[in-house]
Amino acid sequence: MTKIISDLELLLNDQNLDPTLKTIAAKVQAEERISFDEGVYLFEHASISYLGVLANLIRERKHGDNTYFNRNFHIEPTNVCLYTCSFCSYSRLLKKREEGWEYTIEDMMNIVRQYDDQPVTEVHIVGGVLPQYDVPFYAELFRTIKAHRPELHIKALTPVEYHYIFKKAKISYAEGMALMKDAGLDSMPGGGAEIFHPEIRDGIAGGKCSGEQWLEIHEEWHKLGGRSNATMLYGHIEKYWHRIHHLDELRKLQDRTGGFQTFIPLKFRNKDNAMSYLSEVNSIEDLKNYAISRIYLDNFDHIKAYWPMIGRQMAQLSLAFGVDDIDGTIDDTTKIYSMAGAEEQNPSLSTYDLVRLITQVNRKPIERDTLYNVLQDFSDHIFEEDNQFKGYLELPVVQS
Ligand code: V47
Ligand code: SF4
Repeated sequence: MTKIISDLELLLNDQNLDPTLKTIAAKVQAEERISFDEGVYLFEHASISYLGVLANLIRERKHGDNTYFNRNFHIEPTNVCLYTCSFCSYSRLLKKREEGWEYTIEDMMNIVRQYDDQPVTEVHIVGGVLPQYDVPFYAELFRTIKAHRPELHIKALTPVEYHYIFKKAKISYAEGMALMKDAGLDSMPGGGAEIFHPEIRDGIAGGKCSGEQWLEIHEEWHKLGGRSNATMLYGHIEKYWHRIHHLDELRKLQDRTGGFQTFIPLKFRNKDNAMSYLSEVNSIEDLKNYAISRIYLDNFDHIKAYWPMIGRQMAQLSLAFGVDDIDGTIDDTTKIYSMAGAEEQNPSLSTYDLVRLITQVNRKPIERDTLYNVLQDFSDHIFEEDNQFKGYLELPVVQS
């Protein structure tokens, strides 16, 4: 901690530092909020080292070295989708539907049952949008999962699905979210946010819920006492100010409800989608984006790096740029990113791998549940060379 404060003091005393960057550093030191224009300025003018100092200071103020992960698995009901988001490697499948999968409730329960003897705490359910997946279907799915394993946290669906199924059922967002809660929904993941501004959203994700509708559905969920996450798909055709507009909309909603838990920047990957002609942004840009998100979203507790998307080493680096959470063990149950060219083609990390990833960069591995209750502090566990935990035997390791 002492070192970080002195790094900040070095910045503040630097005679050559751009005056606007000095003002922003002073605001961060005083725990004041930065403005929209200052956010854009950071993207345009701040160096990676400057951003690292500020973002890490905030991260350590909030969490010290704690780095959170959970044990989860994914279910993707279908990889066919009637929308045609141009960044998505799923949407192209509608024309050759038979090549994809469309799970029934029983298919999905078979996946749930595979984890019966595993210490997972969360199932993350999200996939494409198709007419057979409607309000009665999802309500029955949630009820069936809860009847089978009541303590398993259901983090499911995004405003993209909710907007579609509630419209089809002719019910309001408030009514729909209350129905989902009643059926067993525990929290909402952050997907479907992309870039809120219509100038970009209409071009890459036309037809599905608007940015305003995405925010409205989260707001209704928060009003019911629910918690949720938020994402941003960056590094394609958007400008820096579109990213800040996106963060600003989230910050405003969070001021009203306090219902968001974590923000997850998602780097656009360009394999096998209608935007494959675009290059992907480089790793420096990724780190800057994490850091600026950490600085701008002063009312969000957590910033998450989604390791299957950026790879394990970048996830480790991100922990020095504002990130305090690296998602979960996941297994290899999610395909949306590997299909889009993500670093991890079969993403799967055992608990041991995750803990080691975090300790290798001198952070403290903390297993959390979905709502960030601390389940276990792994920092005192010592490893032997043969990749086994030493000093604790009772907790099973989720194997890949
Ligand atoms: O909304 C789709 C993104 C999202 C691509 O809440 C792509 O804990 C990059 O939201 N390149 C869904 N991204 C996943 C998601 C998520 C992931 C992990 C954790 C949580 C959480 C939420 O995936 C979509 C879209 O923005 N996506 N295609 C692509 N080519
Ligand atoms: Fe469908 Fe979601 Fe892919 Fe868009 S991003 S095509 S809504 S699965």
